[in-house]
Amino acid sequence: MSGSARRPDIVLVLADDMGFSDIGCFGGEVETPHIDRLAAEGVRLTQFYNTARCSPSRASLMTGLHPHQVGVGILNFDDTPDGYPGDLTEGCVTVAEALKATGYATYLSGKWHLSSDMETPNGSWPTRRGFDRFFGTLEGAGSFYRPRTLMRQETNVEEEAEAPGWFYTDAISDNAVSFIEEHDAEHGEDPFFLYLAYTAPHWPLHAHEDDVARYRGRFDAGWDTLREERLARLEKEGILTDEHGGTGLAERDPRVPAWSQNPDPEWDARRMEVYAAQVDRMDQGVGRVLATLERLGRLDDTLVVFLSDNGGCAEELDRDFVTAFVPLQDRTREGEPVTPGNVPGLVPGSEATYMSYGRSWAHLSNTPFREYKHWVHEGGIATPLVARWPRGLGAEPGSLHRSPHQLVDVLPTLLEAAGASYPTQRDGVAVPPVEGRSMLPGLHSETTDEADLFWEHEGNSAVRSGRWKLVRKHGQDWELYAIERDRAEQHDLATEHPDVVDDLVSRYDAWAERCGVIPRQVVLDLYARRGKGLPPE
Ligand SMILES: [Ca+2]
Repeated sequence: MSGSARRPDIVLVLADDMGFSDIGCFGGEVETPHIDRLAAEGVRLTQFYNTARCSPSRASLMTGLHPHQVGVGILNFDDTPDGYPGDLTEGCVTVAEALKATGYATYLSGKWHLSSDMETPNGSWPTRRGFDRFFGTLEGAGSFYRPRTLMRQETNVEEEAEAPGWFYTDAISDNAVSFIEEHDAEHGEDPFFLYLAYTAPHWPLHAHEDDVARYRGRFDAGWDTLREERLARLEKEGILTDEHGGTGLAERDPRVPAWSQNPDPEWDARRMEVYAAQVDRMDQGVGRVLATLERLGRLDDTLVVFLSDNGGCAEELDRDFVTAFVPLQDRTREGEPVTPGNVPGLVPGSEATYMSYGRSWAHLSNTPFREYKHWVHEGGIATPLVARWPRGLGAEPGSLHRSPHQLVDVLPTLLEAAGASYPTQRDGVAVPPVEGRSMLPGLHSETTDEADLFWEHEGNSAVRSGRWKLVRKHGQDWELYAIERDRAEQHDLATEHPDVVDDLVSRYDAWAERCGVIPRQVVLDLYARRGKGLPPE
């Protein structure tokens, strides 16, 4: 790259199960000064979408392809031969592989969740998908005090978590800082790519007591009032306006009680305080990474992108759910028993608990939208996205970019920023053309052509095209929304515009066929034979 401008470092920060309006710069109560700084000095995307769930979102983020194309349509379960393999297939290129090929050093600190076999090193492990250095977990969720599948490179290092005071969010931040410092010391002239994949604020509700204490009382007003307040702040920030997304608040989910009718408001408030503390701790880690880059003189040459992998999660962790989906540690490091599940009255946050914040608070997290993680209504797939790159983006600091984009657009964006090209093959095997398009022209405030956006997860399906979004829950009728003015999806226009529905259904069907979407019923039949099921509604 002699003679050319210095290629940027790239830091891709991913939150886990965090809703659209939790962080400060998207209207939330959580104090996130470091992410807010990225927004104040960079640009926020108001209509960015993920893929509704952990593994599929990560598959798409890493490859620029839809999850069904790369083997990870549901989670990292081996559902072959009928279903998805749950492994990143050999026939796709990760952003780490593409950047490494052009001279980037590549680091992953945090969660991977793209390998079905987490015991024996194989071709879907991050070390074999382009990452020079890996610290983190292969699995999708677990204790923040004693996570399973904790790895350095290909070696299990779960014993590191036995150290007093060890906490996963901090360990992810610590290792990210170390990777950057070592990179700068050893080959500082080269650019690097850091994938900083936090597991916060995914359940379980684990957080430092002093962080929780700072939120004491902050949610006592309850979800009804706080949803109204969040919408007002989203409007004030200009993230939602009459013309851009509308200013409607989705009606309270009938499964969520009015706060005034909540039989246990005190315990519920405690749960949300811990969730807030989880996000807060992640933001503190982002701050340390930014401070490290600043101290080393690299920050303004770094493209930093922050986003979440899916919307707020409505899963209520009862004991059966926990034991079915999460083989958990039954003892703390001190030898105390761990109580699995949401036990009313039990104070969340410590290593001896294993809870979630549940549907009602997820409803707040996804304000003003409908639905949750797993579903492809706006609450499941809308994420804040913040990008900062003073020497490269050219956007007015603090500005908003309103073009709709989704995860397949991240890889081409990062490759364009790095001056890297998307390979046509991997190990001699042709790879599919990238599905997304670079967001950089838009972030430079140039006009961009709109593209249709598509989603499918467990039979929940959607397509967004122009002013319309067509969406359905599995087994239900298609709904049609004039999404530019109704992101809360309150006014179903399907019966008024059957021609639009027909057109969008045909676009969706063509996409699903082309990308290899496996019908929900095929997966259900397979799971029935194996004595398990998809998560309940
Ligand atoms: Ca997630």
